[in-house]
Amino acid sequence: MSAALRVGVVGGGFMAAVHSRAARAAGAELVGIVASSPARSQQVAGELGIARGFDSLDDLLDSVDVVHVCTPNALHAPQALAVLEAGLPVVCEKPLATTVADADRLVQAASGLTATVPFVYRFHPLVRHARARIASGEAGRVLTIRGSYLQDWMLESTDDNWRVDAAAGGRSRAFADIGSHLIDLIEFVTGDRVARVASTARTFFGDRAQHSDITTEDAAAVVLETTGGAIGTLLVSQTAPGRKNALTIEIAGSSESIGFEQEHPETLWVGRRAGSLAVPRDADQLAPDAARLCTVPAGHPQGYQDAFNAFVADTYAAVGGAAPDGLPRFADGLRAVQLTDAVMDAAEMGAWVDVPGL
Ligand code: SOE
Repeated sequence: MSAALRVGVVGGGFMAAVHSRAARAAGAELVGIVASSPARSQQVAGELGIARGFDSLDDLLDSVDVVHVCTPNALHAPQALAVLEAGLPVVCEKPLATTVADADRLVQAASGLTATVPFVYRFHPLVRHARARIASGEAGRVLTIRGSYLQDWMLESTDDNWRVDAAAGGRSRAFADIGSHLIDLIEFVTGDRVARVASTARTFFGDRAQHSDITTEDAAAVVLETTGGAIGTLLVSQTAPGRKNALTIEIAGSSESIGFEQEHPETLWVGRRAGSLAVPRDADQLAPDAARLCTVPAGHPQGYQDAFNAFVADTYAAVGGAAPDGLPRFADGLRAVQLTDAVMDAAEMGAWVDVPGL
């Protein structure tokens, strides 16, 4: 029985709690955490049941086997680079970096190490089943793609945080934060690649409680074409009243459509000309890569933290030398940053922009 992985966490916010729960579920030992100050590190260590609050990332690196970076976007690149340069595997929150250059530097530095990004919606079992149906040819040729990710947590002027500030969060806010999930999921499920985009973006609220003259977008609308010949539309917004984490995708193939809603992950819609069906998350009815992610029987709903737990478990399996299917690695994080950059360039230029890196 190999010793439990010793895990360190950087960051003391909501995602640090999610990551630490997933690490514990994967059998790891939560050895330490570094937050915004030594006092905050101690406080969050106590709140999350982590052994020790460290004063610095350098001190933490000497005591752990893997590090989870859960800090504001602009810190991802320097912190993940420090972990990789210490020869340690790393899990880095998305967006991987605020620029393509930084994301590319991280991909290079990660060579030979396990380095993953939590595009965790890939780990809903019915997402894997959708991907398997398309890969098998059952859905036919992918013709059209419709996707949206709508939230409302940035609707009020008092909804203000580091993401609003381009210096801390990067040039893009909504698309980098949640559009990255959407477009990663679309490419993952279809196996296709976005070739070029046209887009428009809006900052509806130029002033908030702590920030004014805001340039980061509240919402973005995208038209896309894929290398496989499909076309599609995306809408991403964090100011849509009543929507919490309403990520939905609908892929229309020449034989059948497939619809998935992240807020209702226990059922997959399969649309056909001659009668549609709702596929339940029942391991006995699912493709093997979907069934392996079913941790409880059908009828006991799995959700977001289950998907997160599966992502971390597969990451740790990869640290141990395994090669789990569909693990989002730094190359996928770079891809999402490239796509985000293309969407923002297209919005600024008012023209189609080719997506690099195909
Ligand atoms: C906030 O928009 C957020 O926490 C994102 O940062 C996560 O990636 C997403 O899964 C849920 O919403």
